[in-house]
Amino acid sequence: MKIKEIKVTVCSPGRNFVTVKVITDEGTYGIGDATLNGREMAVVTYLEEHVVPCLIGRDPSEIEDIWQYLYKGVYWRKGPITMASIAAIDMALWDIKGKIAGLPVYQLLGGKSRRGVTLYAHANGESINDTLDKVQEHVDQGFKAVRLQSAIPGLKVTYGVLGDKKDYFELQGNRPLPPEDEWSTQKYFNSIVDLMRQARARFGNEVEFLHDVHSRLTPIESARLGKLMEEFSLLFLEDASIAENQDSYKVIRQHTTTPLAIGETYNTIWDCKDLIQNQLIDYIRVAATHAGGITALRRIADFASIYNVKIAPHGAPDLSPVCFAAHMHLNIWAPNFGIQEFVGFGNDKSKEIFKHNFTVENGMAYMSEAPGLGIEFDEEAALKYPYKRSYLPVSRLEDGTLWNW
Ligand code: EZ4
Ligand code: CO
Repeated sequence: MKIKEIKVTVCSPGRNFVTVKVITDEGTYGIGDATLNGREMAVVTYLEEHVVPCLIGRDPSEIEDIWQYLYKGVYWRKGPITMASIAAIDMALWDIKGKIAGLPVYQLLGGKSRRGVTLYAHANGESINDTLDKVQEHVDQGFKAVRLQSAIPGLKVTYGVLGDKKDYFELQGNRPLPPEDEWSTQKYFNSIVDLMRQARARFGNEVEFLHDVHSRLTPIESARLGKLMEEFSLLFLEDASIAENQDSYKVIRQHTTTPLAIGETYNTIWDCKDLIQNQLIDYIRVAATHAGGITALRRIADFASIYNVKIAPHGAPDLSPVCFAAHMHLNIWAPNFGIQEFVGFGNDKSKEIFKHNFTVENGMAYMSEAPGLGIEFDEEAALKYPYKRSYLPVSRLEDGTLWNW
């Protein structure tokens, strides 16, 4: 069997998605996600110019060798564009292998470790009450874990808060130049404790709470936040600080027992190796699309398991449903699975393009025995919604200083 053709399609059913389809000479095909939010077309060019020509005629069953060929073989290792490209090819090859074997990918990884995949939902409101009402909606639907984000009084916009937009697709899907958000660490500290205190007062200890700092704090500020959060028993505090210097997490760790999570922007195991092996974090949030696909995430999960670090893959709306599918297989298999971020299965346009039969019930996601990744990509439907340049906001302090995401 040989790879005959590889197609790269960009569609925008609200958010941009880059989808790869690898087709064999025997007619079997697999799909993968290469979406790199705000840099989509760089990945398309990388794939079309530099990856596709090298793979035509190769044996699609050699997933590991193709992964190594695209990683070690190119001289320029790592980086988000390279790794998103490798990821998409890798997912597609696992999809093909599963289809040929007649087995879902999780069976090829070693089988199920659990009945279903526990999810956490997002509650983000304009006020604490508004946020807590959204928590209530998720609890009523059966979710056992919810991420709480609330607008910060005194700031014009807070990242992740929807305002009058009905969902993340609408919030982030059509911004041809990056908007600018404001940040004030002082104003944040003035509101975050109230949010969690009122949440615990209203929901007791039956619901798991999570919170994403979006890397806006320095390590010592994160340490302070972690201490303040201890009485509210968070499942985890996400992206407390940037960890380009992985040692910086020692500062946070030595001050607080609040569990820490990081990794949604990481591209390889090297970005989180020290954080994991020094047990400076509790959850590693690498995404299959951004860290080299199923092959790479399996390796990171196994490495993390030695150090009691669990996987909690990124699940924002800028990862396509194909990435979600890849995560489902990894999550149901990994002995050290923690929790999966979940923002729904997208809008109607997205559902027209990506077809799957994952189901959600009482805050858990379930999958069928469908072979491969268990997700289909409708190219005709995708062509109806062409690429639209769109960017995430940048973050600035109130005096104009460019700040961390
Ligand atoms: O800000 O995916 O945990 N989820 C997140 C997301 C990210 C977006 C950025 O592209 O932090 O909302
Ligand atoms: Co995040």
